[in-house]
Amino acid sequence: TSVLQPYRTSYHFQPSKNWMNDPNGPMIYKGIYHLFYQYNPQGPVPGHKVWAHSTSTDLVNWTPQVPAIVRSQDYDINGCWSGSVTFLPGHRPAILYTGVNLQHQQGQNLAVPKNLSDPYLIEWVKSPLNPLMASTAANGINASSFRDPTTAWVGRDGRWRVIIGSKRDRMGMALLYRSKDFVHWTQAQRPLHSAENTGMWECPDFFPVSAQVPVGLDTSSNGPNVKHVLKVSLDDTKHDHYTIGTYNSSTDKYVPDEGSVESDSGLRYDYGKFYASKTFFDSKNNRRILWAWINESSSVDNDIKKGWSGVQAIPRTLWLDKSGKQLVQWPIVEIEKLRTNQVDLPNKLIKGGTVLEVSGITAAQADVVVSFKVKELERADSLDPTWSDPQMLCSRKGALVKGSLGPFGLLVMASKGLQEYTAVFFRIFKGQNKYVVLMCSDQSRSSLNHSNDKTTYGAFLDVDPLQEKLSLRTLIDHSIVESFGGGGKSCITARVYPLLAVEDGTHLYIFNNGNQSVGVPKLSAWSMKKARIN
Ligand code: DQQ
Repeated sequence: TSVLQPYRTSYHFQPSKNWMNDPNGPMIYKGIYHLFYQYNPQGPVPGHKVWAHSTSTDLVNWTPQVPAIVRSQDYDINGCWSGSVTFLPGHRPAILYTGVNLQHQQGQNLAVPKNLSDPYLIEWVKSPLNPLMASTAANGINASSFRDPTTAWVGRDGRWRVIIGSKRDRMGMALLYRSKDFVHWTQAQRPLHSAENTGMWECPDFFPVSAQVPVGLDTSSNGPNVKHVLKVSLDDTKHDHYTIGTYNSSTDKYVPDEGSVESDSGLRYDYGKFYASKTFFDSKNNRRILWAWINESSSVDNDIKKGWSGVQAIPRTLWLDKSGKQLVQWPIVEIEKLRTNQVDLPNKLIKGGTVLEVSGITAAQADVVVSFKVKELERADSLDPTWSDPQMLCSRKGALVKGSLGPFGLLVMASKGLQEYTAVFFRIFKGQNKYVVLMCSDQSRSSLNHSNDKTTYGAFLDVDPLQEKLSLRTLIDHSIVESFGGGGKSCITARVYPLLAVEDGTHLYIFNNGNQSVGVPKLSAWSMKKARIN
């Protein structure tokens, strides 16, 4: 970052300039992490995409490589769109990606490394048989809704399976293809899964999670203690939704658990900005890691002025929660090596109406961990049963609206006189037969510049305040505020563009705007060092 570029990030992944969107084909190969991404080499606007490429040994510092896949053939001349990596027998990585052809039709293509002994996998060769999957009059696939192949997996019969995002009218679907050799693919009669009235499913992701231990599984794993996750990126709402369910590998059917739906009331990885995400299995550390694109909340004019658009979220380790009902996500542990100058607040009780500065850190580039303890829970306000939309509730009850238990939390990216701040906070309500915790990220006062999108985000958090402390971790990086509630049970990511709260003009506060006092048994904050990124 600099005076001219106050919104560039210091430890979130970005290219040095231009437009970036979806993460593509993340993997680890010979000890090197690879990230490819949708990139327009021509400027900070969407344009014609190539697969840009960076490599890393720690997922924190990244070295740019030449683009891995660029537009060169009739079948991808209008864009090399999103896709995934699969390891073929002999640990050979293979990319499946969507090509947009001369006629603007979408199809799926294969590319393989030219030299498998190069851990950086600089050169990729497109298959002479491309496109391997195409829309035809016979298969009735909509040529403009046929994209984003997943990492493939092997079924019981030894054949490969892959799903492709699609739709028919308003029905979103994951088309299933099978192959013996990864080159010749046959469409299955039925999609792996579909859902009415969800629109186009972009960037599907389908992977197993362990129902016993919080470790990652290879994409082809299946068995008695394995559940499956299907994530889809809904083009209509630009949100990533997932369901947890059961995958029957003999019938190739995926059945979401009851109560698990792909609609706007369903589960989301993140209740702020977070799109076109993709996971991979990190075989070196036995974990599954989630990448996602975070777009800008400012205008196209601004993108053009600053010369870039889009960042990637900090990679998150993800696993199935003990309840079996949701996933838990946590920033990869490696990011903690950027922490420096730790500041701790002694155990405190903060009264209603308090705003307390946490000083001694670079507040525009920080990692903050805090937990709250509430004693007199019975004083909680009642939750009106019609308040079922957490985002709506957070925007109605922003950081300035007093309640009984809350709002309490952090004011981040704040200016000294609080003309600007982003409030990340909790409220506790009395529900039907349990306490309900609401987590909010309120951007309404994040900038004196009113041309930005300052939508407030919100989520319910499945934590019982009778049994547990309420914890919050927030990663702050100049124009991005990435928050993890309850140890990663609900996550909210926001983009902010303050005018005063930039660089050294940025402050961090803890606040309680509720009527009841809250205990703060723990608050640690760190300045974050700058990562070497591209
Ligand atoms: N972005 C890609 C598509 C995908 C969309 C094009 C999702 O493949 O469906 O850049 O953001």
